[in-house]
Order: sequence, then structure tokens, then C-alpha cells
Amino acid sequence: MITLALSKGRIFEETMPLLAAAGIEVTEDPEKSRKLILETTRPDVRVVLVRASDVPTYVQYGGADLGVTGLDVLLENGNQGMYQPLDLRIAACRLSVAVRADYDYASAVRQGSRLRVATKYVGLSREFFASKGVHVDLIKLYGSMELAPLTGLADAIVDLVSTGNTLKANHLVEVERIMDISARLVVNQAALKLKREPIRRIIDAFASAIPPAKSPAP
Ligand code: PRT
Ligand code: MG
Repeated sequence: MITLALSKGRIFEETMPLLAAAGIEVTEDPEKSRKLILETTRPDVRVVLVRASDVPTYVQYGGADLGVTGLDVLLENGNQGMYQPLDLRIAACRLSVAVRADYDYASAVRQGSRLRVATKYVGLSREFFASKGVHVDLIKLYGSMELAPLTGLADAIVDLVSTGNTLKANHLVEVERIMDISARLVVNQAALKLKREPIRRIIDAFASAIPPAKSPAP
């Protein structure tokens, strides 16, 4: 049995075409079913649904043989002990700094002010601002980061941006792009040895179906 860990939503949706390229179709709709283990058209392949940030944990400890997870999750929560053979180029976005449209980020940075930054990505943010020599107080949030500058909780946020619509709807502007993010295939190292052939075939099929690279947005 081969177990693939996915999270519901965009990772699940965007992984389906890659699975199809491997001749695998999930036979249940995760949005309609409450099941956490989904069967596929291949009796030896199943999908387990876990929280996005739990995918690496499942793969690292062998709860799943393979998984699809964002680079943001891998860099923030650890990527040790896993084989990472492919950038799948799906679920693409960027990790950015955003502030209220009326907040002068550039001059705050220039003046060496201490910035209050709210984010789910405390580790990546600490690294980024340290590399710029900007002093920050980091406030850990688990969601709705956009609210922090609007309520006075923070001067800035660090969050993922794809279309930019969420920032716009909340009168925030992107002032710095920290890094480009996309989903990665991760593989349990012991599974790769023990189930080498079937896992190799899935990796190769995924590789053949990765969407073409887009030129970076401005
Ligand atoms: O939702 P939950 O708390 O269960 O977990 P999660 O938010 O980590 O899962 P999910 O499914 O939302 O995201 C899974 C992965 O998708 C992330 O780890 C990223 O690698 C990737 N991804 C790609 C994104 C986005 N694009 C994205 N736009 N994850 C989140 N967003 C959010 C962003 O945080 C912001 O709130 O969407 C909003 C911005 O989108 P735009 O289009 O308005 O700019
Ligand atoms: Mg989410």
C-alpha cells in the first residue's frame, strides 16, 4: 500500500491532475465526504487528508509514504529527514510583508524603528528581518493576519499572497516580497527504499505533469 498525504483545498485540487498523470484517480470528493482516508482507482494507493501543516510530520514519521506540502510549511516547521524530489509548481504564491496603505514602511525601516510584525511565519520572518538589520517584535497569529494592522495589533504582517485580492479588500499593500512559494513533493526515506519501484513511478509521473514555469510576477 502507498499512502499519500494531502490537505483539503488548493493542495488537494491542484494535486489531482498530477495523480491523473500517474493513472490514479481519487474516487471520493473530500468536500462531500467526512472520511479522512480516501480510496483511489488503484487498490494499492490511498490518500489521507491532514492539516496542511501536518503533512511533513506524517511523511517524516511514516504515517504517509508521500505528501504534497507548501515550501512555506517545510521552511517554517522543519523539513528534516525527508526526500524532496520535486518542486510541483502548484499552489504558487509568495511570502510578503504588507502594511496599511497609510503606513510609511520605507521610512520606518530607514529610521531604524522597531516594527511590530504579526504572522504565522515567525521563524521565516525573524530570519528575513534579521538579514535586513530591521528590529522587530514578532507576534504569532494562527490566521486572519490581515486584521492585525487594521486593529493596531501590529505595524506589518508577513503572509502569503497570491492574487493580492485579500490585501486589497483590507486596504493593505504589499511592501516587500520575501520569497516565492510553491508546493513540493516530499517522500519518506525508508518508504523510498522499501517501495522503491511504485514510488519511483509516481515521482516520474508527477514530474512529467508539472505545469510549466511562469515568468515571475512584477
Ligand atoms: O487553512 P488551514 O489553516 O487548514 O491551513 P492552511 O491555510 O495552511 O492551508 P491552505 O490550504 O489554505 O494552504 C495550503 C498551502 O497552499 C499553503 O501552505 C501555501 O503553500 C499554499 N498557498 C498558495 C496558499 C495561498 N496560495 C494563499 N493565497 N495558502 C494560503 N493563501 C491565503 C493567504 O494566507 C491569504 O489569507 O490566501 C490569502 C491570500 O490570497 P489572495 O489570492 O487574496 O492574495
Ligand atoms: Mg488556509
